[in-house]
Amino acid sequence: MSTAKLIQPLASLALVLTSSFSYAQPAAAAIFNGHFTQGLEGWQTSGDVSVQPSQPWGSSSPFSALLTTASARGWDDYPESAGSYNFSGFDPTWIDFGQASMEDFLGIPPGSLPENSTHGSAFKQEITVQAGDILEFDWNFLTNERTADYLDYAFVWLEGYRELANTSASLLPSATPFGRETGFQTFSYTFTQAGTYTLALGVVDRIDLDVSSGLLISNVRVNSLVSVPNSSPKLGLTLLGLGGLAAIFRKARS
Ligand SMILES: [Ca+2]
Repeated sequence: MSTAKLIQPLASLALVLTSSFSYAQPAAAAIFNGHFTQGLEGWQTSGDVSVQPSQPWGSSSPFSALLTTASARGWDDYPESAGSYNFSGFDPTWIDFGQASMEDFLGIPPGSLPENSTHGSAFKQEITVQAGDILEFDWNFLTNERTADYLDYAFVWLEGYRELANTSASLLPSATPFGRETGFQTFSYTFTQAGTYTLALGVVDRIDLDVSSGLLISNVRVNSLVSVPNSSPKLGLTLLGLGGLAAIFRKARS
């Protein structure tokens, strides 16, 4: 067989092999606008939620979402002026009462969030994933609280409540407008079952409505481990390709 006749089947085989064994690919459709390059498009919000640039917020990503517990017109952080730590103009949401409570927004029963929660802000998005997909995002909890007695907290709701941090955490001086912070950390969660899930993130005041806290979120992403099931048509094509390649070499040698 001539070299030219060998090249075409080999090229086809290479294409099939490449498409059959790829792995650890980003699942492009699982998260919409996870880097906030389109503002808050694709995210439903409740309370004070905004998108901020990397500086002075200290993120390695060009944009982050910022959620706070600061009211738009109240003196939450006296003696600083009213609304100093509110960045959207929307007041935080009451946690467990009223028609627009945060628990209603999250679709969870009243009392699901920690006791003495007063008000806060949250946002959410529905995501569709495969078993084995890994959700990750970067977060930084910010606070002006000087004592752990007022346990403001940040959380993720993903198949239940998961606390990211509260004011009793080890906190560092912050270069952001807030006084202290945890510093950026990465949250990671592996889905064991395929399906559609609600990802929600929030930050909440406890005991009272004063002395604000915030939550920065950036780089929300889902990574997929693409396996090759035995019944895959691609695998069948690959095996056909390998059979064809063997036949070509047998012919070429004869
Ligand atoms: Ca507070």
